[in-house]
Amino acid sequence: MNAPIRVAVTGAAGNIGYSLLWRIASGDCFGHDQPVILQLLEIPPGMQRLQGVMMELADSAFPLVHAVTGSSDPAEAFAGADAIFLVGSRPRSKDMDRADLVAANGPIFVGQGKAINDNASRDVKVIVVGNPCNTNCLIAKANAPSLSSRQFTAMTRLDQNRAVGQLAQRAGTIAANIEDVFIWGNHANTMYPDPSVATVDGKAATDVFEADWLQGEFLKTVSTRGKAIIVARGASSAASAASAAVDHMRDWWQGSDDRIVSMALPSEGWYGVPEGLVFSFPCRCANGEIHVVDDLELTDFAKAKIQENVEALLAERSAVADLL
Ligand code: NAX
Repeated sequence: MNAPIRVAVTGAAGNIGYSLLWRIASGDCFGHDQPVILQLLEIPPGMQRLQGVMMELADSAFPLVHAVTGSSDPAEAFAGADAIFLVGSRPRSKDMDRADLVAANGPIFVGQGKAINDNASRDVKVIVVGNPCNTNCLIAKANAPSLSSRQFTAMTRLDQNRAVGQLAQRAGTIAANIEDVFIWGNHANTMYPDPSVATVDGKAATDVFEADWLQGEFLKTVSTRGKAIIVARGASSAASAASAAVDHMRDWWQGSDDRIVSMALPSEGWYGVPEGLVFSFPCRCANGEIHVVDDLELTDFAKAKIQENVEALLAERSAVADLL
């Protein structure tokens, strides 16, 4: 057995937290030989619900869980953390547009970025799930100047997994037979699920499916899936979001086995995306590091979609300029 690692989760008493904590505790994320100390953060009104979650974690008697702490102080929750899931934020209500959401949630990530900077492990890996996740990640990194931008990511894996699900369903195969479809850009409806190097049962997806479907119904279904889930379930995606967060962190921590995976991270100029913008790219992970696949040939359609996402994220960045 390895020594325990410290894993912090914010918004731990929320819907995603309720699935995520059990997957982490069972070993699905960091490995079945990796003990964990869970350090959970909530805001004061969520502390009673968090007590209930902690009671249920104790009742689950996970062999890998060495301790669980609950706090409303980010400095305490992030102390020594090796991995951090920033899930907690205010969900979008009916009357809020994207700009309102950016304004409401941005300040949370200023304080949490600073607390990570001052208290987490120097090798910490951070995933931002709380929306708008790309720009929240940008804010958190900007407020953590002593850490590398390679330590901050935002989640577009749910969008990738949704794309895999749609391709598998259309081809009449299982998800495991779909490889290397990935997401460009923002976790928003401008995102681009790119099938150009994807395979289905080993065959090129672009040969298996018609271009009209890939650029039409497929793109629309994937990019509006969050809303469709809310309509069907009466609540936003939670178990699938938690599962995607586990997939993201597991691949970063343990490697992606040469598969292409989607991660949003601060751009270093890849594919002409302005430096620092937190943008989803095709990535491979090995030895705890993320490597952007930087040599794909882009179709004109992909170039236009990337540009659309750059513009949307630049607008979000300007809206939070005072927080950076
Ligand atoms: P919930 O409202 O169920 O839970 C959020 C929890 O965060 C609450 O318990 C709340 O008390 C807590 N919280 C709020 N502010 C906090 C702060 N400053 N520090 C610590 N905790 C805080 O939302 P849930 O369904 O769990 O979703 C969480 C976030 O994930 C939302 O922002 C949501 O929009 C986002 N999502 C992101 C997805 C992605 O693909 N990137 C997909 C799923 C989800 O929509």
